[in-house]
Amino acid sequence: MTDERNIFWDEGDLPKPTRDSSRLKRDMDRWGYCMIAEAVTGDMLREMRERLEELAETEAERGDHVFADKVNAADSNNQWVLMLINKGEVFLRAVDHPDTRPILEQLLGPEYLLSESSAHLTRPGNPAMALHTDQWWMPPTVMPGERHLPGGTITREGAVQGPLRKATQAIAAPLVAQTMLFVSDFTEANGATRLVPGSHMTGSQPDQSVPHVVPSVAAEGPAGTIAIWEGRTWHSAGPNTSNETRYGMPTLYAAPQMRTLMNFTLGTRSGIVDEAPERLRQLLGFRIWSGYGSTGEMGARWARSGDAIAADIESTQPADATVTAAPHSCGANLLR
Ligand SMILES: O=C(O)CCC(=O)C(=O)O
Repeated sequence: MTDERNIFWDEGDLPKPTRDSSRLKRDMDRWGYCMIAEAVTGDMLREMRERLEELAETEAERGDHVFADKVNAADSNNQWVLMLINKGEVFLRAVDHPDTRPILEQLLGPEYLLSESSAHLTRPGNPAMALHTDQWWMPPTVMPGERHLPGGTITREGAVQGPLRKATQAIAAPLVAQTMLFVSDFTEANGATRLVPGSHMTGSQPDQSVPHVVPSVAAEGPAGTIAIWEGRTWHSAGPNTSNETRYGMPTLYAAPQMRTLMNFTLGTRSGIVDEAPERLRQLLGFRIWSGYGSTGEMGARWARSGDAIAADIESTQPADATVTAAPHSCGANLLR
């Protein structure tokens, strides 16, 4: 295989913030990302910004703000605020934004899951993140008879890298997609997300050098824009050379057969789960998909906790009954 790049773009053809739904879908197909204009405005945007500033200050005081992940440079002063759904009602509204649904459905189908709900504050002086994809864990495709890479041995740093070149054999489908809500304006100078147009067609992971050796473009737009990229698109946070903080709210979604980055079924505060409408409960992973996510109740559409199942079984037992068989095998095990 040659290492030569064969993916190029004309600046004027690239996605720009728009509300034209067919253009958004075409941009996603062609470039691996698109940008929705004016997705969040007015009070909601203001509320998000204020709440994020508050959270950032509190969490920084507690000293738990630096997320030492492999994609951040060692000298990063990025601040990541995690599990936003637990940290303000305004964020709950944002994770199921009606403007993003058609694109997410195009990529992942109708029953996708919430995989991460965070904010990234990119501070002045912050260096670029390493380029990566959000499905770096995808085992490379193999020809019949060729030895495969066991899925569980794949690491972020060890992922097979390749050139910015359109693949000539089958590549994997996108299994995740990310939305980035611009809570402040995103500019090249303040560290707007860098995207590599067309890289979703390479079938490989990018060179992870910082500064980047791969060409990319800054996803620029006013506050309230939502950029969406699919799981195979090469991207990173850009370097912040300005004197202002960039506020972004990345939200990751996954096809329903995937393991999610954050464990929402365990980590979401119980009051939020109890109040959640069906769509949110589905996003959080409580809906059973083709048997996956089940807690052992035959035919159930929704997962329930082992404690809730056991309590139901106990309440249906005659007072002197010995538990030898129960309607739900999972509950029976819990009672032993
Ligand atoms: O903060 C950004 O601009 C990029 C975030 C990112 O690369 C990611 O969350 O995967």
